[in-house]
Amino acid sequence: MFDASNLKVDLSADTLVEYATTILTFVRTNLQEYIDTRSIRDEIEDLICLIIAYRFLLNLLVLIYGYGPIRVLYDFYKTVTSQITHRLLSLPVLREKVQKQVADTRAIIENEFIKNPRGATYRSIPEHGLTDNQVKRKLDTLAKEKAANWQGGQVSGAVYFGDDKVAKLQADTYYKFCFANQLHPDAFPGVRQMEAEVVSMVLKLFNAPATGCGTTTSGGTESLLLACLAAREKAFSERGITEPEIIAPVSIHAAVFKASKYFKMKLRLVDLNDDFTVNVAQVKRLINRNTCFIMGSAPNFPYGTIDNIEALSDLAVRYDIPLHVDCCLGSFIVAYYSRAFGEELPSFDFSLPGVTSISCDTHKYGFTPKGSSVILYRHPNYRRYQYFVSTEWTGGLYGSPTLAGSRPGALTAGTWATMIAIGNDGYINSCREIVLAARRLKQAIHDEIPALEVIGDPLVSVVAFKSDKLNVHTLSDNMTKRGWHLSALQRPSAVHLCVTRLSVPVIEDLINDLKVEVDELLEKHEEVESTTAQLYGVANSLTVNSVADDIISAFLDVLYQDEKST
Ligand SMILES: *Cc1c(COP(=O)(O)O)cnc(C)c1O
Ligand SMILES: CC(=O)N[C@H]1CO[C@H](CO)[C@@H](O)[C@@H]1O
Repeated sequence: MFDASNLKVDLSADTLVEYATTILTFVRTNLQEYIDTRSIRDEIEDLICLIIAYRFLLNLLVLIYGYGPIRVLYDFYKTVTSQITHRLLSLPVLREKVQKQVADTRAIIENEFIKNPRGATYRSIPEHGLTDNQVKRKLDTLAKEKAANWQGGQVSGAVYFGDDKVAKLQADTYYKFCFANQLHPDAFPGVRQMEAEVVSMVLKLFNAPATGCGTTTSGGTESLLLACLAAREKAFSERGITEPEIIAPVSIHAAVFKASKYFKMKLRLVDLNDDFTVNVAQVKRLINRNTCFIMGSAPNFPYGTIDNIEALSDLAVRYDIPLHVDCCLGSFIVAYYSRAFGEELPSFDFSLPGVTSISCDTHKYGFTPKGSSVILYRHPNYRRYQYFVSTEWTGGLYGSPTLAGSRPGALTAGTWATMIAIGNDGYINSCREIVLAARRLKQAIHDEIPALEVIGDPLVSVVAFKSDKLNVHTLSDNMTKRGWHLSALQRPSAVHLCVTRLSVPVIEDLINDLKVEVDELLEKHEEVESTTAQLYGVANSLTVNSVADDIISAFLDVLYQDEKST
């Protein structure tokens, strides 16, 4: 009979030494034999294979642990399928077809974007300079060219304030500082002062500790790029991490995908919970020794939902990993929310100990001129890793705090001037108006348009909705015919409105137009997909999604075209 007591292992010192010697001898003899029979070259090859296999396995384990085996298999299947179709589509027979399709789409894009107003186009510098009045007339012509009614508040996001008084102030400020360059603080001490004060004002809004610091940047994208770069450099310098990884929800802004590509950081995307905020348990599972940054949004761009930053902060503290909160969109809305409504949002700022950096776009709800954002850090120890310094350059000792070299001082002055002109009372008021309008939209969709479903529970200025009764992208295109420019989202197919000061007075009009268009679409039973709906269909199809890349690139090409190609 089987006797478990026989399995007892003798752990006395002598036997342990005996075991160890046996194992060592085994390894030694085999290794010796291996060394004797293989050439140095073979051995090096084997070693490299071993390292590659080890790293592949490690990566696979992280993936399986983080996402589960089924999801990993599915992603693998997706990658393989799209690789194969990509290859297939580049076969001569098919390539022609694809190129034709892309060219057709490109022609549509050209028609929409290239306007060439008569008498106001230059393909090269005119031989003789024009008078100011001539230039102004041409500028007037170009300013009249517009496809979207942003002044009427019909565009999602884009222009957040549009107040004429503020525009005047910004233009005057630009004139005063139009030659200023922050690269030369000695020549423009006033601009240096203003930049420092802009950073300091925004730090206060996000409850930074006394050690808080930051820099201004050219926009949310640059703020996020710098935050990722700093995290990468810090991880390399302090922990020797050479394969840095970012963990962020799928709802994180595209600028983080850009950072991942530019700076060669692996982006581990995290799924969302049913409420469309980050799945914190999955974040935890994805943390490994290469993790150098955790990111969350307050709120995110697609749905306007706020991630559970408190839980992310706990993880960040526990594993000692820097945590970034993207408040690019939240901007001054989340910062002023408690003062506007007398109640708190779920915590998202430096009051949580794990939060090490925050990006805030002043050019969104700070209403400052476009090209202005701020990146904030808990401590200078984080900020110094975004700096570029060179003592080698023949051009002299060089140091630059952000991505750009020369920077427009006029923008910093415009930012500073706008912020002190609007003041706390102005920002509190606009926060209240905007959030109330967004709440009204949310309520109306929920109560009065049963065919649409609000996504998650957006607390601030963005409201996204989807539908299982109609194609929302077609709905959105039909709304465009009424002047509305909503933003298309995917996975799931949805549409959002980012409420600005300009959309506040027209929110009821939007609701009414939505009702009418929804009814019309529901009445028409035949499924006609609009251009946007088709494009997203292509982008999400497993077999032809590489065509979508070509179409987006064609779109970018068209932006730099001075005339139509046909
Ligand atoms: C707008 C936005 C950004 C940055 O965008 P920019 O266009 O570069 O200013 C980043 N994150 C979120 C959530 C945003 O909405
Ligand atoms: C009411 C309306 O304009 N409906 C249109 C929505 O878009 C589809 C596809 O372009 C058209 O077929 C509908 O007529």
